[in-house]
Amino acid sequence: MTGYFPTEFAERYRALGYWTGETFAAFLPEAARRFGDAEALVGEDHRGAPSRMTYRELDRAAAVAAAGLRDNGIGAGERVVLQLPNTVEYVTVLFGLFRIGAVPVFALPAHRRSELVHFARMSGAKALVTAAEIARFDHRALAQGVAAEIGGVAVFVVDDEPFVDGDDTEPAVVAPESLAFLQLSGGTTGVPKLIPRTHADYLYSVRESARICGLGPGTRFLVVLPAAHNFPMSSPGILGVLWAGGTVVLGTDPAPHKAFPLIEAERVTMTSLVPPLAMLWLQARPGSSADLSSLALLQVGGAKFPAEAARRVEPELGCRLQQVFGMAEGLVNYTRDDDPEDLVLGTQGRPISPDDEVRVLDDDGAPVPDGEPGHLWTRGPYTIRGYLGGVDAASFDAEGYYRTGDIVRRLPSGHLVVEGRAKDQINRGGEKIAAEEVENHLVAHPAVIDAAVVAVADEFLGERTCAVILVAPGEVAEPPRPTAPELKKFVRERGVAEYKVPDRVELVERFPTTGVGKISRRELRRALAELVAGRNNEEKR
Ligand code: OOB
Repeated sequence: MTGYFPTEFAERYRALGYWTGETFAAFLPEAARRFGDAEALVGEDHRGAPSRMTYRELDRAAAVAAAGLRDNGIGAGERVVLQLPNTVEYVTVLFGLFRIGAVPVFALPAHRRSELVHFARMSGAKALVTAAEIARFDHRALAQGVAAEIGGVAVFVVDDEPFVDGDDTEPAVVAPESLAFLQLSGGTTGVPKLIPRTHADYLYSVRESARICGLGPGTRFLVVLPAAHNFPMSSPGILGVLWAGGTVVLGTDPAPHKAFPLIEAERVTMTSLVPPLAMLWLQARPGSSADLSSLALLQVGGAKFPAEAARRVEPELGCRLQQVFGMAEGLVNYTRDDDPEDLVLGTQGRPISPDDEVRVLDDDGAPVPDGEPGHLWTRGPYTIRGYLGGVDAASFDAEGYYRTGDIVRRLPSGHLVVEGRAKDQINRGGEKIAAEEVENHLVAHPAVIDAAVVAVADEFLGERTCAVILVAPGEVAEPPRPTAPELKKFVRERGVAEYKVPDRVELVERFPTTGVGKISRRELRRALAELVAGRNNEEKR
């Protein structure tokens, strides 16, 4: 292992032409040479003013941001936490960072103090780039608080305009197989892990995704999911569209009454959604007079899209459906344009690359036959071999396969059907929540003896969270029993993203036991999930 992949694999991926000399530092200057005056980016700036840029203009704006960052002391190889909404600055600052060879750390706008402190510490960040306000939340104060807590972290607020002036900078020369950025894992542990992606591996997945999805100069791609997510970023996403010479249209609100008029006005041809948003769009379509005739392709992924909903997309929204099953760690699966209907509606697609190696194994690690459910393990030309800070044995096997934690069935065609999960994570409409992370916050409360966070089925989100809280038995408890709203407030005030605040809280005086002593946390969560699901059904009756 010399870089991020074992030498023999790196040689192979190079020889196959998957990994090239292309880097993100040179990406936009190269696109500007190829596509010059074509429209690259449409959106609003941080003040809400409309903005349109050609490839040349976008490249220029990124060069100015690069100069601003450099003049403020950011250099090649330095890590910078990027937390911006879907405004044009997201793209200009991102490519500004790439241009100077800095390494972005992709935070979501929803992240708060505890997450940002962790990302900055883990990555050794030199700076945090944010906006004064995102969705009416004071991100300037948030960033300053984070910086004060850690020390040695500069804060850049795009509203203060450090990036409107400055001399041009030549794109940095970076090694194609070096670290390009740090992506966030959905997480199954107490604190989220950082995912190191290299220029070569990520660009391979971007180019192939663009090809599979048929992108070209005519593509007009609407981004309504947070841009930092791997899905709208690179599957094929913003990067794929800019690679192919198309136009990225940034939207700040995925709600149909905002997104539909934008599709009409900008003649959007393609967009990507998580299942709950796709359902919302299906629901809203009959009540809207917006002209969606330009929309040719809707990608749905991030969580399982039920076949019943998938079936409605083409007749009701008038566009093709593509299912996308991916992960920030690497592997991405797409249903293809020429797949028969039953595969498009009933599977989550097949891998990007012929060299994506997929294993479906039983609990003992033995392969299961096609069509049978098993644990999905994978390795390939754009799947990481370890998280930042080392390989952990729970996530990678000796041969370098990544344990996805997903239970899938593989069909003879290679298509995968996601059947479930064997990881302590809740998939709340595409947002991933590590049970342990939320539990750690809950047990910090003085009246909480123990806590387990489990998924409960939800018609709209697919899953929601329920925190089962162990409290002292008896009528007069000391300290007094917290109420559900108090506990939610407590978690919120510890500085975590709102989507991680438990949707439901249940107090219990006893956790299930096996009689043979303590049961594992995983068994405990399983037992509690059943208990909570049972109560859910009673309520419905
Ligand atoms: C995407 O990436 P992450 O890292 O937020 O989450 C990955 C996990 C997968 O391991 C799986 O558990 C779940 O999200 N997932 C799906 C799914 N797509 C992702 N589960 C069922 N059906 C699907 N279609 O979520 C992501 C990254 C790139 C492209 C698309 C999604």
